[in-house]
Amino acid sequence: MTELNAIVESARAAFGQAATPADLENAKAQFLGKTGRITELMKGMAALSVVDKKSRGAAINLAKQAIEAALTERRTALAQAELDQQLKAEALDVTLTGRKRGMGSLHPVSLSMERIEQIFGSMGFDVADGPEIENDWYNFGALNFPEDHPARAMHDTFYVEGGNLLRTHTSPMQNRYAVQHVKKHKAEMSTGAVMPEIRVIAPGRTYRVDSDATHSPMFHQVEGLWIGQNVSFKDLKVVFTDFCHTFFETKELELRFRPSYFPFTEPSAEIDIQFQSGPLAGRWLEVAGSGQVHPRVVENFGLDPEQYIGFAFGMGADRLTMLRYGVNDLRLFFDGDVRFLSQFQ
Ligand code: 2NM
Repeated sequence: MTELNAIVESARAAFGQAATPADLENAKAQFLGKTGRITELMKGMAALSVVDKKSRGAAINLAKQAIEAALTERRTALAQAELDQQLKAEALDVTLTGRKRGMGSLHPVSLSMERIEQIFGSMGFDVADGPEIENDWYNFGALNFPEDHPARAMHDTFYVEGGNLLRTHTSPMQNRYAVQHVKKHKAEMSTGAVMPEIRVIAPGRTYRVDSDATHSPMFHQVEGLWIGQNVSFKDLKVVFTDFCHTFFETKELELRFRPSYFPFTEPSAEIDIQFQSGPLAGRWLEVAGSGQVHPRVVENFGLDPEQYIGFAFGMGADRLTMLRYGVNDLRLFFDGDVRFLSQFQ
């Protein structure tokens, strides 16, 4: 092998060993650079005769061209390898199924509230919504909770600035609604007309200082109110029985009205239900408080209690939801665990 062939071969070997474009440029410098092997050979021609220069120059040129060809070939190969590597790294499997974004669903308690609104709506009840921060008059005073009366201790109240409080029940909304209703019909009533009946439910968030497996400091209530000239306890029984049958989707359900006490009603009753079949069958379950609205509360609506009478009730929407779906721990409703919440769509 001639000296030139040997140089070309060693260039091919060096280029072949270059693993990156930078390695390759370094290897190129060893042969074609300023102090590279080929360059040195060309410098060495200075001492040759004209004839020798011609043949030697042609031979060196051939070697140089062979090295340049090898370089170009290796450059192309490295670029292709780099591209292949990149394509492999960024490969997309277009046959993979897409990542779905969950649609979300209503909270079980919201589903109950909507259901309750729908059922009472079908019985002619309006739905009233209002402030969760109340003052003492609306939350207690107007509802016949006397100052310093032990009845106030029935509710452990969260107080906020300015003597206001977080409503302990939605009854203040019943009062607000009734007062508005009376104002609206004041003129016609002064000419002797009978006021259209008040029929309203107040669903919403309520707050008490209480927290365990069956009590949450924030809970949901739905209160109902029906006031007219001849609205009796019998109507309460009919309305509430009908409601329970529809809400729980069964008529195999007994109701029991058990004497109780509330400041805003007289007489008052707890409402218990008992399923005749199903997993909860045979046990009396307390679902609501109720009663004939106290004359002083009717008076605070702006009505004459001698002329207008009616009933009210209040129930825990969280508890009703637990009974309906068979949930045994109230805290599940407030943990925000999607595995639990997604079961109620
Ligand atoms: C209950 C139990 C009994 C009630 C009373 C009123 C109003 F506005 F007439 F005063 N609203 N809701 C009431 C009556 C609430 O909850 C256990």
